[in-house]
Amino acid sequence: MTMTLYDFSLAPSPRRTRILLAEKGIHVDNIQVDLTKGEQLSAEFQAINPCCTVPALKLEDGTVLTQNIAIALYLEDVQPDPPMLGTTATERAVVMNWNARVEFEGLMAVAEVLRNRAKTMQGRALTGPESYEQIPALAERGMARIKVFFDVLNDALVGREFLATDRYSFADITAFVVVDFAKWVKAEPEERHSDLRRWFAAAAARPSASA
Ligand SMILES: N[C@@H](CCC(=O)N[C@@H](CS)C(=O)NCC(=O)O)C(=O)O
Repeated sequence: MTMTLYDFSLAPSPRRTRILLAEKGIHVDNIQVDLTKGEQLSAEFQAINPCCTVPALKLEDGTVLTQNIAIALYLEDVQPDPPMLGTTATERAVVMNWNARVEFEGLMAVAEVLRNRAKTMQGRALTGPESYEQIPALAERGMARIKVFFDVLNDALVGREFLATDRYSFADITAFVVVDFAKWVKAEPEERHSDLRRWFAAAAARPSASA
């Protein structure tokens, strides 16, 4: 029996999981949950993931993981090669540190813009079974945060091939997906973000980027 990934090809969060699986060469069964049709809110999917989000990874023993970071920890444990979460105590901590920063400073900022601005997200300003109305000021603040986030990433990548360690890690995956996701709200690194752009182009050229 293989693991099953509840996925939606167009969404950024399950893309992080797919890229990680591709980097590790792990095959899983794939079930698409069409977010544009609200399938994540169906009783059938809520029985699998009460958070109503993708990714959700069903393990061979039936355990369901609903958070990217938990999925990454599990996959690293069952298949350590290639290491995607660092190989020493310091590396592991630095990967986690960057991953958390990218989620908070980047992913949250882009999501704030999209979910508080898009007409299709009315009443869906936050994920989950509850309905939350949009707050337009959060979209405005989110745009400002994205610009700062690009500066942070660019500074961190000066003279470096990868974000956290000397190899491609889960922190790079999260950052790559978030920078690409920012295009949804028409935010892209500028000319002056040359290190960020170099790093992004290299990540985009990896076979896993199209997973
Ligand atoms: N903590 C989750 C967040 C997952 C998440 O927010 N997924 C979005 C897609 S990118 C989702 O399922 N959205 C459902 C919705 O918009 O109702 C993770 O990254 O693992």
